[in-house]
Amino acid sequence: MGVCSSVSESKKILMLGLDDAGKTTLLYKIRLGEILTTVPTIGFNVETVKVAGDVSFVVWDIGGQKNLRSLWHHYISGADGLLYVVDSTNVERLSEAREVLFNTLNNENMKGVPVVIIANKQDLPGALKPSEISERMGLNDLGHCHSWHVQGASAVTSEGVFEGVEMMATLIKNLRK
Ligand code: G3D
Ligand code: MG
Repeated sequence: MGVCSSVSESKKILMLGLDDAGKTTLLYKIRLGEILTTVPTIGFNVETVKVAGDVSFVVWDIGGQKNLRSLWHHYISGADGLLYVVDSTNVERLSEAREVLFNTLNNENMKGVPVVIIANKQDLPGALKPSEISERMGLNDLGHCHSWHVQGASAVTSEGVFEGVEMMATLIKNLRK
């Protein structure tokens, strides 16, 4: 059996987003098993969770600590995908959310990594639609550097959550074509 026939594939999916976007809530919806580790490190939490098969998600709850963001690059190497969670009701923080997203993708380690933007909290009144999130965050600027998709979701009702995870898997698969 050649090395290429191995079915065991571990995927490292980063989940990032501003504090309060809904990362932790989302994580509990997509996990199949227990959360493997919760490591409170220097100012942010890192959670690893098994999602399906050998797919694991590494979740960085980065909060708003701007001074710590320069340290991320130590941890984001080898990511196969990025789930970027946005609070669709918090219009005031969309530009900050954009800045954090684009800064993260500027990192050498994130080159060509597929991105699924989760337009979260769609169950709340006043939530911007995925298309509006896309427009206001200027996601078209992601251009041809990354395959990307905006998925409307609610981490509370589960609406759109599995679609988002599936889209992540699809974008990763399509990279190999
Ligand atoms: P974070 O891990 O990104 O910081 P959390 O965010 O998962 O802790 O969520 C922050 C708050 O938003 C929580 O409320 C959580 O219940 C709420 N939330 C997360 N996702 C959704 C969603 O899709 N819809 C709604 N209505 N609320 C959501 P609390 O009150 O516990 O702080
Ligand atoms: Mg959290």
